[in-house]
Amino acid sequence: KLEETSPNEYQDNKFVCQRATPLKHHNTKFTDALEILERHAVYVDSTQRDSRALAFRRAACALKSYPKQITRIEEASKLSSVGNHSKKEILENGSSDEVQDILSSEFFKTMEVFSSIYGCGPATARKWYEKGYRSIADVHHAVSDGMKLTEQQTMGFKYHSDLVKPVPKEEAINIKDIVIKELSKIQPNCIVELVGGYRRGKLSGHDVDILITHQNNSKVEGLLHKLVERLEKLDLMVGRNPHFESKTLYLKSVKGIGEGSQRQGGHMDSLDHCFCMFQMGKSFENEKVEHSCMQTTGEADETGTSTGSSSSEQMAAVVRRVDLIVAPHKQFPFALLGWTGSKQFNRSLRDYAWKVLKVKLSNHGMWDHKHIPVRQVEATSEQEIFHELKLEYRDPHDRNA
Ligand code: 8DG
Ligand code: MN
Ligand code: MN
Repeated sequence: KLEETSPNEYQDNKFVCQRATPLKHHNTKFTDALEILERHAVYVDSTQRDSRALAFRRAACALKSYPKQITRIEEASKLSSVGNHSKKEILENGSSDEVQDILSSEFFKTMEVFSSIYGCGPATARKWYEKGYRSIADVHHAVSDGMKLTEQQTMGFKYHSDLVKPVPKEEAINIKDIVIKELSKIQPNCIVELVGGYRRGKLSGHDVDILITHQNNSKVEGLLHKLVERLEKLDLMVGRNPHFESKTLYLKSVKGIGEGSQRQGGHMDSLDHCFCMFQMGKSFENEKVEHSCMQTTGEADETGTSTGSSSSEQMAAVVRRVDLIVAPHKQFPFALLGWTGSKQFNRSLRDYAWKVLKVKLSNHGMWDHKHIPVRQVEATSEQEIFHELKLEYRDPHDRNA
């Protein structure tokens, strides 16, 4: 449901976190165009993120939470975050020559392909482009000629065709259920939340983000290692090659997760987390997994072209990116807020907290720097965090900045 603020009441001279940004909004044709300009700006110069790209993103954000479709340029002119360049896009109805030119340029198209590879950021993509590579095949050739890839990129290439497929929400829930089931065998009574885009109401995502905690702090330490070990043993994870010691891409564990190490909110995120890849629907004996795979291949049945093969034969194994994060119970509301996103919403929240209240907010907690000495502010829920920050509470569905 779209917010019903009257455009007259609408103010964009506020922080993004001070207004609702729903998933569905009225200005998609403009925000789509602005997002292309933003991506292009990042591709051209990813060190300039703070200027051009951010200006387009701010403008897109303002339009996303604007309560009606912008029809006249004067309306956009009232929005202080919509700069001249973005205004031009609105004037040209979201299909300016500039956007069309970007979309059809070899540079942009190539950068989009390279950026779709897990582990390949804009700097790497540009490096490859500048070397003259124009396709995944070109990069493959370079690799056979000795070019080195990072571990993440190697996995990204290997499973590229799977990883570009969106993950439907039902499958994300199945993955969460598998995690709950396996966790219960290691450590009963864990609290598990599906976070990221799904929590904001998205029906599909590029990965599955799962946040875990336990009321008892002593049960949290080492939990992620045990879980990952178990999932690996069950052959649920894929690795670079069978000789690779750990199949997980990235497993970071922070020693001494007590509050002492997190004083004053210096680190953005040093929670235990594991960026991994799950192989779904292989031969895993879980009815729920089967069920989901049958659902995702369900088109065959609808069109009546089903070959009549058994459901297990129909199940093509698909590899999915999964982020597993474990937080101590005390930090859980902050981790929940942080890992729910969106990235832009979090950025705004932290910006607001620091600029307006001199409060440092991170995925671990918040610290009041107006108080000497700096004082940690506790909260037991997201609602309490918003309250402490003197903000109206925003439901996850309204955090789609
Ligand atoms: P999608 O996967 O549906 O495409 O979108 P998403 O779920 O919103 O994006 P995401 O990249 O999976 O990130 C989810 C949230 O997690 C995002 O708001 C930022 C937050 N986050 C942290 N720390 C880290 C981190 O170290 N890496 C990543 N990728 N995200 C992090 O708080
Ligand atoms: Mn995600
Ligand atoms: Mn993620």
